[in-house]
Amino acid sequence: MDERRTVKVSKYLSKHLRHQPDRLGITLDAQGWVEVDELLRACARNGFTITPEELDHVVAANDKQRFAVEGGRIRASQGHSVTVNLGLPPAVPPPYLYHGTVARALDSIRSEGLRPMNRHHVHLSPDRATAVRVGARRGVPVVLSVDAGAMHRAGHLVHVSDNGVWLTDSVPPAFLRLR
Ligand code: HQG
Repeated sequence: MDERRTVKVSKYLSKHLRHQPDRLGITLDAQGWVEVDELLRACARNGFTITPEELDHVVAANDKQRFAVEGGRIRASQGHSVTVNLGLPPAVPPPYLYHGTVARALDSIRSEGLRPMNRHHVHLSPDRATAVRVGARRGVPVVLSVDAGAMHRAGHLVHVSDNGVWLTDSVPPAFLRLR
């Protein structure tokens, strides 16, 4: 399976497992799962046929391990805009986490902190290099350090997704450092 097809299938799955299951005529359960067979039937019905082998490949080879498969079901590991409860327990974060963004967002971020915008959570990266890649999706990347240790001590809940993305409801400006 070539890289272009892998990316195309991955984007198609992300779109429907995170944002628009309705468009595919599937229903995610409360934790975001759907039967793999049901998903593949729905994709075919919508004119985007994915073979079981292609699905396995995308799940296994995906650069960010965006999807989890368990007991014949699949879900996106993070990034949802539809309401799902990923059931992730609160975790103890490392002292610092990082957020990649762009300069045009900074004024607003300085005054109101990081907000989830269209997603469920604010997404934080465990290292600077990952945050640079996240920010670069929108322009010249700017990386903010988040004092995650202090957030944790102050009682903010922080979770880590199956694919190592750190998630929290919001990050008040006091915990942000522009560096
Ligand atoms: C910004 C990708 C103004 C925030 C990535 C970001 C990640 C604010 C944008 C994952 C703001 C939201 C998530 C505020 C935050 N004022 N702008 N108060 N608070 N923002 O895409 O973190 O490939 O929803 O800086 O790799 O960029 O999809 O979040 O620029 O892990 O798996 O609002 O998406 O993963 O953008 O990216 P997003 P994100 P996938």
